[in-house]
Amino acid sequence: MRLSHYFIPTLKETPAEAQIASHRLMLRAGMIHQETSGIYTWLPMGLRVLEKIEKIICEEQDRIGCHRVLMPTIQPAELWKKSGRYEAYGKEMLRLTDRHEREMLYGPTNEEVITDVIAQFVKSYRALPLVLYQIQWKFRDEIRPRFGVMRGREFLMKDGYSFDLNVEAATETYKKIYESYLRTFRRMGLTAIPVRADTGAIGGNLSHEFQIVAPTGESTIFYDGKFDSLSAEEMTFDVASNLYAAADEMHKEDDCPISGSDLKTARGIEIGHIFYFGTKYSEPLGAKVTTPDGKSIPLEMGSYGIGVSRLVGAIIEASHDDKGIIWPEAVAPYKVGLINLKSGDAKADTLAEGLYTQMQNHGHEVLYDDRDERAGTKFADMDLIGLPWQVVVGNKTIESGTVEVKNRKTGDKQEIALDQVLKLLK
Ligand code: P5A
Repeated sequence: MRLSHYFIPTLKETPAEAQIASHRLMLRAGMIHQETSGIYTWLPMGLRVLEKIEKIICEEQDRIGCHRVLMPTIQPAELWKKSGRYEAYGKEMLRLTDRHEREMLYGPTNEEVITDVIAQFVKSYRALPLVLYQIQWKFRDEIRPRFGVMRGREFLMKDGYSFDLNVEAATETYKKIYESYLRTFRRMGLTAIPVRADTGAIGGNLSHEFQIVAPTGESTIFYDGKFDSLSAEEMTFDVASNLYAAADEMHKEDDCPISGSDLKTARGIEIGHIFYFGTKYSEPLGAKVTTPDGKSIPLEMGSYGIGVSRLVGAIIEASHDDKGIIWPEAVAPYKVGLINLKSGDAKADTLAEGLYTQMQNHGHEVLYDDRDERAGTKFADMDLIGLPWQVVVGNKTIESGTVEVKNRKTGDKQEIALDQVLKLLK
């Protein structure tokens, strides 16, 4: 992509309304635009990151045999009346009436809708286990939307729903998804701590939140200090589930197995939340199957959420410096930022264009700064946008055929021959 023809409305000034780094950087790097409180337009750079995150999530869901679906955002109130949540959900639910005076709502979550689908189509234990998921916009009329996409009113969620014949099978499914979530976050460069959590409006008695330790997080968590020394690779279900970690409301000092300085407390960003709630929805919505011995019983269910749009903010909170964002390669909007310091100079333009084409032909995603701007502006913008690699075409390229390659994360710079660039990127 050529920057001269792109749409990245970067800001030089720090927007006054943004209180945390990720919100400031997303606005400054031209990733989002606020329409009204907690509701955003995703601009090209923001959307690319959102799509990278979605792709990783889908790959990991598919790997464990989950099936993707897409449910509507607008739901009939009737289903929620059956489950008993229509009144209980309160003011966070955006309620609508259609032209026939039918009560509708903009879905804050989809347990009712998916259970209704399953009730229609799944009649026998032979179809189980079954996990369906989607990536779809949700609306929750939060009292205090804040920190940009971290706590929005309209936000993108991956929500999955599991259906099993009995408690043992449902517990196995829960474990499998727990493990897969750790892997999913690891691929995005994040080490999430799974903490025992309250089940709130979703229900049930087994639940974990996946928390990223960050001073700007809105949750308070308590955990075994051993978590701090685990690398992302060591954070598996077996290791994590044997260590103590609890969300604020679940932490009881009296029966906490960890004491003294081994117990850590920190702020966390909740990037995922999973629930096991048995027959809470299958029973009232009539999702039943016949067992091998011919009985009819309600399905055992769980639901599994990832804050897709929140993750964009969370990754930035975990990875930035005073100059801007530092994208982990797996979710970076582009891999390489190509800077032409001498745009307009025929020789420099030819060399830069050639490199641009060549890198793209080798499958690299390149953002090419071909603008007629000062060097300082180009460097500052590229650091702000935070692509993993910067390749600089300048005087030395014209004189001796070398380019400067900078790693955004380490800051390391090296001067290499033009024909070595592809090798380095590989
Ligand atoms: C699980 C999937 C559920 O809704 N039902 C379907 C269950 N869980 S949850 O914890 O309430 O939400 C799942 C994840 O969505 C993110 N999230 C938000 N992101 C941005 N803005 C919000 N206002 C918001 N609310 C929830 C969180 O990452 C949460 O873990």
